Amino acid sequence: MSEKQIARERFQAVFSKISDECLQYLRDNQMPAEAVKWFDDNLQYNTPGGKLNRGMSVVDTYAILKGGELSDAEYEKAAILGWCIELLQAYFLVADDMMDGSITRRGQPCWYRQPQVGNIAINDAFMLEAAIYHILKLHFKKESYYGDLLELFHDITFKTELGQLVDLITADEEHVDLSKFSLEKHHYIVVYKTAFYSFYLPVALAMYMAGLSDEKQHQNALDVLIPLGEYFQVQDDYLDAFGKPEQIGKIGTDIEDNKCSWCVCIALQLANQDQRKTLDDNYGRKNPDQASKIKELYAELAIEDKFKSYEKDAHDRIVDLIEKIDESSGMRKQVYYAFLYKVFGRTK
Ligand code: GPP
Ligand code: MG
Ligand code: MG
Ligand code: MG
Repeated sequence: MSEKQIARERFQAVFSKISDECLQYLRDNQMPAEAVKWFDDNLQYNTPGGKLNRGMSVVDTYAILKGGELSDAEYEKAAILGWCIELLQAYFLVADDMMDGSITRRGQPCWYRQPQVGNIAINDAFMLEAAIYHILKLHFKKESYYGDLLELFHDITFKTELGQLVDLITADEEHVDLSKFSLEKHHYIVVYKTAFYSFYLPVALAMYMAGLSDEKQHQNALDVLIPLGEYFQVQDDYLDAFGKPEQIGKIGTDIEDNKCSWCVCIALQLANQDQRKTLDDNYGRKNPDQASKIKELYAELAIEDKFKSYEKDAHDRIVDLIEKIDESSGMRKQVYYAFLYKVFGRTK
C-alpha cells in the first residue's frame, strides 16, 4: 500500500467513530430503526466517497504547524475536525446536485436521484449539516477555541450560501442573458461558493487547534488561500466542459444550466459577432445538440489553451504569495505548498 493510501485509510477509520456517534444521537432520541438506517445510509452514501482533500488537509496542516509527529489523540482530534468539513461538503453537494439538476456525483447517481429519496434529500442535507455541530459539541466543547470553531463554521457556511445564491441567480434558465456574465462576477461566485470552505476552512481549523487565532494571522492565510481556491474552482469549471465523466466522477451540466463558468466568460471575451450569436442561441439550453455546439465553439476558440496559460500564471502568482509569508508569525510556507501540490494539474 502506498503512503497516500495508508494516510487515507487512517483518516477513513475516524469516520466510523463519528458516524456511530451521530447514529447514537438518533437512538438516544428513540428514533425508529428505519430512521436510524436511513441516516446511516445518508451518511455513508454522501460523506466518505470523495477525494477527502479538505478533511485530510486539516490533519496535514495541524501536523505542519505543530512541527513533528502527532500523538494518536492529536491525530484523532484533527481528523474529527477534518470530517466536520467533509460533512459540510456532503451537505453542500447533496443540495447543490438538486439545484443544478445533476445526474452523477463521485461516480454514482446523485443522492436525490435514488428512487426512494427524491425531495427527502433536502432534509438529509440539513441532517448532514446538523451532524457537524453534534460532533463539535461532543469533542470540542471543553476547548478554549470551541467558540471560534462554531463561529467559523457558521460564517463560512453563510459565505458559501452567498456564493451559491449568486451562482444560481446569475444562471436564470428562463431568460438566458449572457451580458450578465463577466470575469468579475465569476470571481465573486467562486471565491464565495468554493474558496472559503474548501481552502481557508481546513487551514483555519488547524490554526485554531494549534493556538493561532490572531485576526492578522487569519487574514494572511486568506490572502493565499482565496486565490488558490479561485484557481481550484476555475479548474472545476474547466473540467465540467473538458473532463471525462469516468475521470471526474460527474457529468458536467454548466452549459445546460446557463452557469457563469470560467469557460463561457473567456469565450465571451474572444468571440466575434458570429461566434457571439452561436453562444446566445445555444448556451443555457437543455438540448444536448445545442450544448455540443457550445463545445465546438470552445474548441474553435482554443479555450483549453487559454486554460493552460491561465493555470501557469495562477501557479506563479500563488508561489509569489507563498514566498512572501513571514514564518516568524507561526505560519509555515509548507502548509500552502502542500495545497498547491495537491491542486495543480489535478484531473478530477
Ligand atoms: C461548487 O459548485 C459549489 C458548491 C458545491 C457549494 C454549494 C453550496 C451550497 C450552499 C449548496 P458546482 O456546482 O460547480 O460544483 P459541482 O461541479 O461539483 O457540482
Ligand atoms: Mg453543481
Ligand atoms: Mg452548483
Ligand atoms: Mg462545477
